[in-house]
Amino acid sequence: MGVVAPGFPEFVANPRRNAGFSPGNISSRSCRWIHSTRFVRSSVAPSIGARDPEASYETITAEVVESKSVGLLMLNRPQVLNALSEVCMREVVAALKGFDALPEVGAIVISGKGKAFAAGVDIKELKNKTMVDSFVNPVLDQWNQVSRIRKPLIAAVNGYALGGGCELAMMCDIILVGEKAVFGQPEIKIGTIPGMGGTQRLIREVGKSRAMEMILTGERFMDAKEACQRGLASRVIEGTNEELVAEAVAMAKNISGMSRPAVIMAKAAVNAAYESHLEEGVKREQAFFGATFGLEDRSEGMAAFFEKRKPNFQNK
Ligand code: CO8
Repeated sequence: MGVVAPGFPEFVANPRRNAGFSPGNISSRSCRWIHSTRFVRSSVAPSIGARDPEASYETITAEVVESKSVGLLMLNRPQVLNALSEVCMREVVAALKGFDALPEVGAIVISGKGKAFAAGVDIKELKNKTMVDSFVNPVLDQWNQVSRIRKPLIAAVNGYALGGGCELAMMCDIILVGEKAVFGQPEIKIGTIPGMGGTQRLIREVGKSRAMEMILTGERFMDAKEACQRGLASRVIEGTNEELVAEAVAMAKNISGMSRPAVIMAKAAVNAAYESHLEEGVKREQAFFGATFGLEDRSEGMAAFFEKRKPNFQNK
């Protein structure tokens, strides 16, 4: 069972209790949630458990929209440009895991309220951390769990995506940007370096020279247009924040209409290019491709093509 910090609600992972776990159960709030008061006596930070995605939160809002097919998560600390505090990290990870566990949800959108996506990890909290903390109690490592969400994550970025905010966006699978989007890794200016995958992901997105320039100067931020030109983001959505989020939700709804297992396999296969060498990645892709031939959805999709009708995917 995943163990969480004192007072933090956790979905009871006991298989017998969860025998009736289903989306219906979650949305009717009849599933079992507890307030755990246990500690792990270990140096490893406890993993964050899934949480009813529509529970109330302190630092984010989370809801299922578009007939429950899309999870929508908004970072909600606009007064500090959505700085990513520890509470925020726990809430983001728990809500994403909750969306991941809901069978009706096919894709997830992450965005920020106000004029930023996120201006980084909360420096007020970071300034009290010690080197010992980063080894003995690496709480912030839990951000990595975002990259383990199996369903597609779409970041809708307008305004600042700096430091951990840029890294959170890069953990997503697709980035859509508003005209005011600004990406940067300014950690060097406060005497540290990116710690949520920024040094690894940015170089893959924008090449070594531009990544080094951003990371070593902490300046030379990237605007929406350049982010798209370099492939960090897919496209610019003109208009308001609401229009940007609406476009991201529409894309998520579209993806949600595809065969769920095929989508999850496609995401895993594409991500293999990130995580492994080409040969290994191609092998993984071939394995997933072969696996789609075991899907009823694959037969249905191909039959529908020849019958000139919309496929009726059953997610099997
Ligand atoms: N943390 C805490 N508070 C912040 C942060 C932040 N990252 N960013 C902004 N704020 C607060 C400001 O303190 C200010 O609060 P107040 O009104 O109480 O003074 C409020 O947000 C508004 O900010 P500004 O007045 O500064 O707004 P401006 O429009 O003038 O400037 C900037 C906007 C340029 C974005 C500026 O706020 C800024 O430079 N912010 C810090 C950016 C930064 O350095 N980010 C990197 C943080 S470190 C990080 O992310 C490390 C990631 C690795 C983690 C490793 C985990 C394992």
